[in-house]
Amino acid sequence: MSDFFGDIKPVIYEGPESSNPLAYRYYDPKRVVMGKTMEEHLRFAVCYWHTFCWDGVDPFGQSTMPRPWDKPADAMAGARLKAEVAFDMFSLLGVPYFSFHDRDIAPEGATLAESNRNVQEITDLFAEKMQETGVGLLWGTANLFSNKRFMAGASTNPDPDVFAYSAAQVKNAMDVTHKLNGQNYVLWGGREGYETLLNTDTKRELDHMGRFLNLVVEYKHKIGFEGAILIEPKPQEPTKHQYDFDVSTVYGFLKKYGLENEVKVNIEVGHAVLAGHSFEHEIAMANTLGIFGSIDGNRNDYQSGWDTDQFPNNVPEMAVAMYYILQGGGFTTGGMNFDSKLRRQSTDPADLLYGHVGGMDTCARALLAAAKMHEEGSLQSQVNQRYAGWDSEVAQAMLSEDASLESIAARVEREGIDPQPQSGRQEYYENLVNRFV
Ligand code: XUL
Ligand code: CO
Repeated sequence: MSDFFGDIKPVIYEGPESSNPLAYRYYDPKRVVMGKTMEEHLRFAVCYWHTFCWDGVDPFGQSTMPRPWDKPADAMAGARLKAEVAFDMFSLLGVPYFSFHDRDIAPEGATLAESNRNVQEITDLFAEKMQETGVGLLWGTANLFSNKRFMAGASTNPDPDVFAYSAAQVKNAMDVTHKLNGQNYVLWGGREGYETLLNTDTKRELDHMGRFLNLVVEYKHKIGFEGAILIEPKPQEPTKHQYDFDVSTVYGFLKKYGLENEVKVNIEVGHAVLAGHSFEHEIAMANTLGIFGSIDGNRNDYQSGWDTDQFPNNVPEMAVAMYYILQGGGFTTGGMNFDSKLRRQSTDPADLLYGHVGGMDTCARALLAAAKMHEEGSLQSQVNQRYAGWDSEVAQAMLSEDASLESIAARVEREGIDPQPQSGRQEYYENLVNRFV
């Protein structure tokens, strides 16, 4: 155990009446909700990057939270200390999973081979710590956006050597994710997009990205990795136009490159907001298209226009999202990853715990509300009633291959069909939801 968190004790469930800021008031891991424990439903993960690599710099100011493992004389010693603190924190919180990019966990070497060796060395340490603590890996990924070599993209880079380098880096990240029994492997297209059309061949770039993802899927099968491959949509930032704009755009891309049965999505709350959607819209689309995978649960500031990666703290919003996650059957390989970072002025080690404790309680309370909405059932039954006309044989016949525009038109004329408006009762539905949250 490191001394980073001082004498802070493990966070435990104390119930809604507790005023202890480092206790769970709703997250009771073993409590059974709709046939599963809260721990099994929520599958919480702490992300490595914002939690252990974010030091508070912004475009106007320097680091506000330098950490003891930053910039040591021996970079690998720093990486080992960081791992020590990370696993202390996972244990203090009692989270079942974590997630990382290759570059979060170990310093980049002079060559890719050296960088890969550094990553392997730290993941060997992770394997021991995972064994000791029982913490699992929700997902691994490769950072293909920070180094300047990726400034014009990774698989979509005009330079084929960058495509090759990216493939080699992803191979190593997949190998270590597989070794650590990762539940998923994620690809966020960090700079897979463009700044100006004037210097960009979008046809080539999409074809290269499609081929790259096929290489990833082929490799997954070759090594027997059983986790899911996930794409994380985001509409902009860092590039102005990103190819993985939102869930529906990603689905179109997967279809075009024959991957719709191989790849799912990791939906991030803040990215949905940046795309002009609600979080629940993205979940509902992923359920509808059969590609729901996992969640990055960080909310976005609604006014800022960029990605603020804040811890979730809005129960009514999260409850509606949770309702649709449950409606789709809940997580399988996925989970609730906190891709969330502290605000720049939150400089105490304990702030890392407050952020996660609050986020976990928000999700737990939202789960309880969403489960009640499902169990009570009137929201679903009102929706069913709204579409009840489609249960009739004549309505279904219109969808069969025997139907044609002429046959439908003839029936409308024969029967004098003249539809009358029926209320969608939006306010009624909104009030219904508010009974539970
Ligand atoms: C960036 C983002 C990433 C991915 C992993 O906005 O969300 O951290 O989650 O690369
Ligand atoms: Co994310």
